[in-house]
Amino acid sequence: MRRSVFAVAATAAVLGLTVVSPAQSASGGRPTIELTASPQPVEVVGLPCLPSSLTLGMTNTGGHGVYVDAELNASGPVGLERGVVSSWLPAWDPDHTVTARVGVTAPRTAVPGDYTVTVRADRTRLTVPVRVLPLPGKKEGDNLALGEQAAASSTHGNFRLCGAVDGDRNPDNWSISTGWNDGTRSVFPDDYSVALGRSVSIGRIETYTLDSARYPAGRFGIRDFDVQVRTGGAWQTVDRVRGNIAGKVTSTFDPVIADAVRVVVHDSNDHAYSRIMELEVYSR
Ligand SMILES: [Ca+2]
Repeated sequence: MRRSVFAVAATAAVLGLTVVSPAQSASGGRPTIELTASPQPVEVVGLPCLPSSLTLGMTNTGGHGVYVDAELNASGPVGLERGVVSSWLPAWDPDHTVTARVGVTAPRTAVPGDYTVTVRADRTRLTVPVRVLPLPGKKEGDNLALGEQAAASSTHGNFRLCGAVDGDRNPDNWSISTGWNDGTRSVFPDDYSVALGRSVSIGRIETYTLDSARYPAGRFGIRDFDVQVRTGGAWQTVDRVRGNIAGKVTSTFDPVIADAVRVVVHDSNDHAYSRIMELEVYSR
């Protein structure tokens, strides 16, 4: 039974169609809501700062405008950034789809497997398959900070806290917020840290600040900063960087056992914001 729902939803996604409940066709003159979701399945990894997402589409195919509360529920260990997506849907002609992005997460302890998110709006229902993938192994040579829990002194409203541990260090993506930007303009210091989830040997930290053709590091990157590791509950500075104008700064040091890494920014080249594209941590 569940499999058939998956199959219908997956087929609809491929065809770009919508899944409409049978009850809706009997709704008479009431506004008709169609729901879509992509991707299908939603794939998610059980790391705290590597969120996945689904994009929910809501279309009013009826003749009257309607205010819709789409309720979302997840099965098993799957978590949702929000449980309701609300929108006014005018009776556009031709039909127009309103979309909303909803973050999907899973805890580190989640059992890999297939789960679902169900969406209900008015009398329309949609079942979205979610696949929880196994945790990455993080072997020797892997980035130990990838997807781990970030924290910051502040985060600008247009950016995401997890942006600097999301595995994307392409500065061309800065405008879609795959980086961390602090929220206190012209006030320093700012700091950004990553808890690694366990104690590990660390010998190299790579700090990528904003550095693109449009936003060169010499004008927009972080300039003066300390790179720190947490050992035995205390922060220890392993590198002091001053006057930086490069997009990537590699800090190497005698390996230490630590459970977190932090960058404390004392100034940036525009003296306004601290910007980190990606913070990567390696055993050596
Ligand atoms: Ca990033």
